[in-house]
Amino acid sequence: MSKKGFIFDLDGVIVDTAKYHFLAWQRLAKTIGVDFSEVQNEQLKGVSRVRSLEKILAWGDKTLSKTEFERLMNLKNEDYLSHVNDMEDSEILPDVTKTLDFLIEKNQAIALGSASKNATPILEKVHLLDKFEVIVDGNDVSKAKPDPEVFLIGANLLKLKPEDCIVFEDSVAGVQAANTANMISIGIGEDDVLHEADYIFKDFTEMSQEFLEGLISGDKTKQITKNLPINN
Ligand code: B16
Ligand code: MG
Repeated sequence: MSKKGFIFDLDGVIVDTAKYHFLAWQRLAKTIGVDFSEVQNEQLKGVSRVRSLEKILAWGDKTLSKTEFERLMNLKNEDYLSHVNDMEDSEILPDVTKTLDFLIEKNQAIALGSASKNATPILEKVHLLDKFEVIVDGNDVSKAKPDPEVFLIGANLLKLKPEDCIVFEDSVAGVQAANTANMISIGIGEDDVLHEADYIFKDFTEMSQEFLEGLISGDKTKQITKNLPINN
């Protein structure tokens, strides 16, 4: 059986840390007189910490000095990490562990491809770190999704060609990044949001072992043509 690289996003695919990002950003935003909704929070998913604060400031029509910007980002992260610190294994999203174990049993290569700078402590907290051969996160990239850098670094570290990699993503920017990298993109979430993905599932409970076997054998291929890189 051939060896493929399976690259997992973290927030929204492995665990739902979005709710903790929301709580921490909302609390911080209030201190500077900005309020934002859960709907607006959707736009912060998969987006870097710096970009998230830039967006929040734009929503509130605020500007900050560089020092104040840094200080607020650190405050938000401390608050966010206090939530992460209370995380438990039960917060791993349904059938994620089963999927990882199935792929490991089939001798497939597993990587993490996340925008978060907190990916390693989160995976440690929920006892999944040792399932990943390679971790690529916000500390390793210079360009955020939808740039494909995070996934291309992952493929390179796994010593696999991009076309032999499959990405699981819950964000539009992440699906676009996978498509631009010429990897098979699997959207985890809603069809109408993730329509650019090659395949879409609500969550891992909907994904059969036959489907995963099809990805490993190469029977399931990239559906492309509809997925043109957004920056070209
Ligand atoms: P941090 P992912 C992303 O994780 C989150 O979706 C996004 O909301 C967050 O701003 C970003 O990580 C950076 O996180 O502040 O921990 O560095 O979906 O790419 O796994
Ligand atoms: Mg995500």
